[in-house]
Amino acid sequence: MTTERSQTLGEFIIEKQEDFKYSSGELSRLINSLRLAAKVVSHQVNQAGLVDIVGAFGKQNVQGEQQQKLDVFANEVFIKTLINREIVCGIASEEEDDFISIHGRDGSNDNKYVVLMDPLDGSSNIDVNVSVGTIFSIYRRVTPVGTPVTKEDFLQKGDNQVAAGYIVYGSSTMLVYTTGNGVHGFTLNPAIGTFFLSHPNMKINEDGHIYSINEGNYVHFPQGVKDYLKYCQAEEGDRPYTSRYIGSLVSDIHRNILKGGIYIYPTSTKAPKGKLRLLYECNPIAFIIEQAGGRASDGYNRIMEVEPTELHQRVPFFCGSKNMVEKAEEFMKK
Ligand code: AHM
Ligand code: MG
Repeated sequence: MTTERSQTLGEFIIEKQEDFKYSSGELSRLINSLRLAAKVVSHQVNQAGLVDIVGAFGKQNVQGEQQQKLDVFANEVFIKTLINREIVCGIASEEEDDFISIHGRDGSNDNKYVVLMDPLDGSSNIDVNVSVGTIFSIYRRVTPVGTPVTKEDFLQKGDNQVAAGYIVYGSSTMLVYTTGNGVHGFTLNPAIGTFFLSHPNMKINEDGHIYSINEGNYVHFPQGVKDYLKYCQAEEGDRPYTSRYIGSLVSDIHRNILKGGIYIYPTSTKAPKGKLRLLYECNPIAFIIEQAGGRASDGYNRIMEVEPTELHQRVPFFCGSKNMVEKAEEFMKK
């Protein structure tokens, strides 16, 4: 019997903290708080069907979408955890109309980070036992520490991200994150409630054989996307590629990182700006994909260079294996 075991996420965070010589440990404590909230949400997701947590909450979010009970639950867990631990100065969430400014018990706040998140992405999949995820993105505030946060602190381009990650609540729960030094994945052992390093230094192949897109919208797609799809399906060289689409962004992206592939949510005549949100979904996923060696764009330019103009802004999204994304961009430019 061997006594060797993988590093835990807690140990990993402490080790990485030592890499930043003059850091105050604030970012480490922040990631630790997200880890705690992830475990609470994971537990609740696994209760779906057992307790009254499945189905619609009966309200719509700011974007007019039906909120699910678990959307609301996950949103509350992440926000309350971050507020209780007094670890950020502001939060923006896909489920909230506006950003939240956070003050300590004495009214002050000396924290320098803001968190943007999609607390439970793909939540319409919960009722049918399909994987869902949480996506988070961390920035240093741009306004002076100690003052209330403003919109400017949240409307930063993706290149300014300090850290980003996702949690996939799948056949097992995994937390994958980057602080700009590679991408690392941790799997939750539910028996003891601990994340263990299972996927160190994740890399996405430059080429892949999977394309992920909602083909039901085909007739509404721009010509470049239609042509790229025909290219993916053509009997030539290493093609046709395989089509895989869960309809749960985190799960589709996670699979494509591990296996190589492209994920596309383009503009369409039905969704002229695309569907996915720049700040809560595309930027954090783009940071992870680029750190893993892939590419993320809006079909023309890097996603992380887009200057945000509003909190709930939508963008078209092309993301995954570098060569596949570049090929799709060639078709878009034609
Ligand atoms: P949500 O944030 O309301 O859950 O929507 C985002 C989800 C993504 O997870 C998924 O990739 C996409 O919407 C699926 O959309 P569609 O059903 O149009 O293919
Ligand atoms: Mg979402």
